[in-house]
Amino acid sequence: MSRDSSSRTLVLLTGGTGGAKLVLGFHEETAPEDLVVVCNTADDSVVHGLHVSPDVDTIVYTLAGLIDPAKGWGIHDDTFAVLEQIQRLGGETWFHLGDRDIATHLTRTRLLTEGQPLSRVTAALCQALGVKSTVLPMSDQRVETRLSTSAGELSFQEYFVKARWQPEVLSLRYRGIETCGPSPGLLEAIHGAALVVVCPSNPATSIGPILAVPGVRAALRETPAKVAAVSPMVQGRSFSGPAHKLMATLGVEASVTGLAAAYRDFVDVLVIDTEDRGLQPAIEQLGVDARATSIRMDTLDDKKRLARELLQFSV
Ligand code: FO1
Repeated sequence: MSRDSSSRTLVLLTGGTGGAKLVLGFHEETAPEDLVVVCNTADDSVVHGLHVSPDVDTIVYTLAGLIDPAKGWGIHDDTFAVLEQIQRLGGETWFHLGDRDIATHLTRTRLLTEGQPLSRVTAALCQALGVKSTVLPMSDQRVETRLSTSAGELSFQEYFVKARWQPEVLSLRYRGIETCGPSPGLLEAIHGAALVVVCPSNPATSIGPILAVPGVRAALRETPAKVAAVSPMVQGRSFSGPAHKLMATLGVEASVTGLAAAYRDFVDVLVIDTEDRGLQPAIEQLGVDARATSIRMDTLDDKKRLARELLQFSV
């Protein structure tokens, strides 16, 4: 399929907190209607019987102006009365669900139980919260990251939140990936985009599952749009979380060069931090353009500036 020359659609592939910063930058710098944000759902968990989609919610709350800016997930100024009562009743409370956040999970679970697919449920949540961009879960089918660790087999949230990413990870897999399909409209959005951006999210547990959805990687290779990726790490260390540890598990060197090697079949340009400028020639030897700039996104101005720099790659 060839790209509509008038397309202004920007397709952003993202996980949760790290990627959400750049998504917000784009949201501020473009028409929100032009954004299609494709979210990882392999972190999804059933908690107290409720379907929680952490990365989808982080993006929706960010775009709705509801996100807790200190934590980067959940709703700002939320209360925890339900969780406190669950604790009194003897339930597990290591996964912190706020009261207003629980309303999202109750609504999602009800709509899923009524038979609606996750993509339609997400669209309904977006509409209710005034989000004008399209937020697409990567798949309507259940996919789950499972980690084989020194503490046994864990789900992503058990590893990341409950075990505070301390166990050694021996291997990981995305359960259900082979039989899932991309959400309706996902491949078409990639093919028709003016620009595709892989956000600075964990390559192993956030971007990896999206790329592994059947058809997505091929669509990224074939799209006439430029595909840019922003590094989630500087000098071999991720900004937050265990990305560098998990890349090694996948046999990928924890560096921007390792990232370029892992993405080289579909990425045209890798945006790295100025501190990694010395690795630019090694990246370009892999056939990937490298651009060095400041990729730290501490302020809204940082997020908007990086989005503007990336917009220069759109055609
Ligand atoms: N992250 C934590 O570190 N601790 C939590 O208790 C926690 C709860 C939580 C509840 C809802 C939600 O949407 C996200 C939540 N997160 C929590 C964040 C989440 O574990 C991660 O940010 C993503 O899964 C990583 O992409």
